[in-house]
Amino acid sequence: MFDYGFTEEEKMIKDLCRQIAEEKIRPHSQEWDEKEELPENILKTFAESDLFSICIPEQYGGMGGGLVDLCIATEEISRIDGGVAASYAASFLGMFPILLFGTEEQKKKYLPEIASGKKLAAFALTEPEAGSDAAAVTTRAEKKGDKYILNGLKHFITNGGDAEIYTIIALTNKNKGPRGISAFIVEKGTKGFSFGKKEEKLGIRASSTRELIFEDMQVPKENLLGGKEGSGFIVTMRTFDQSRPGVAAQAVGIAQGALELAVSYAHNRMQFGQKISSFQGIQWMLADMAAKTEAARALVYSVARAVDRGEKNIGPASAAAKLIASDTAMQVATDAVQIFGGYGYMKDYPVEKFMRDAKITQIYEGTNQIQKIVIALDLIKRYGK
Ligand code: COS
Repeated sequence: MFDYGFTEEEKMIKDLCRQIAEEKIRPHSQEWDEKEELPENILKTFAESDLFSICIPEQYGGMGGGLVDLCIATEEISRIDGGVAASYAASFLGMFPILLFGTEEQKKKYLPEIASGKKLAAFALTEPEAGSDAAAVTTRAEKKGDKYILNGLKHFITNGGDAEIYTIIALTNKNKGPRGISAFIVEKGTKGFSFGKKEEKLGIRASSTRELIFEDMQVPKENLLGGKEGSGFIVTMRTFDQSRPGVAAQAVGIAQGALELAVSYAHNRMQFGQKISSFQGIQWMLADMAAKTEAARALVYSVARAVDRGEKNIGPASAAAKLIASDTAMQVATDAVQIFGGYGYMKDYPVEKFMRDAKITQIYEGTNQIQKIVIALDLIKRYGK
């Protein structure tokens, strides 16, 4: 791996996350995947190591770092377990709307709790009929006096049930299209807020995915994000602009983990009287896997740096990072299973999990087909004369 000009602080985060992942996650990864559980211990370890404070400004209890730090941490955790990384990164997905659009009071109230790791966050947009079509949400929020009353259902929510703080997207005016959507900060335990089915998933199984149910849920008007109705769609799009490089970093970590397993296996597996790593066919596969992973990594960190520099119109680049990195992860993990041969297909070996975990990175926070739409619409805007 190249240096990427990481600062001393960034290198420290990388080393710390690698150590935590190797010592505290690797020994349990298979068990957590099988049982579909994420023990609180590991979240506590992240909290004690200040990993939830990455990306959050110092005045709100954070370390004041940027997206590069978050990508480094997410990549390192994913190199061992993409499911644990999903829960970790999803807390930032719930946090970004508050950081980007919250009022000063909202930031002061919620960001320190998230930064300390005392409270996990989650982002709730998706509904049974609103996935790629983000503007099609039907969860309603009606203003009554000094409260909003929310009714509806969200599904496929990462950290659903485990998180204490939720950013929820709901309709405040159904006649205004994307401009009739608003965002709310809602705490677990709010009257009328309950959890439905926990999903059983193909991959990232350590991480919880649940339905959220709102039945006359009463949300104080102070919890309307940014204090303004109608900004929910832009909140969602700008949040994804920030969070998609994190999914891309998760994908790079999964690709790296699968690649390392494949090299090690190829170097030990004897067939036809020699190590299979001595066959050029295997060497070419490994070289392709390594080159693609490095290319994806280079894109992820250059986009994350651009976000940290405050560059505008970052959406298409974020989409490109997620598109390239997730397709790379899927291909590299599939090739890693191929190199393991029959053993790769068996659960006794860790590599099949990487293939299962890779798949979601092509789907969540916008399918890769949606990323292509984001990229294409930008191209047309700029060059479609
Ligand atoms: N930043 C700021 N504004 C943005 C934006 C961005 N990244 N993307 C869109 N907007 C604005 C547009 O400029 C437009 O504003 P005007 O009405 O002033 O022109 C408004 O938002 C509506 O945009 P658009 O017409 O493009 O909306 P669409 O409904 O056609 O949405 C896509 C387009 C497909 C890009 C959007 O629906 C999307 O990203 N979907 C994927 C959602 C997703 O990721 N779901 C998975 C959830 S898993 S957590």
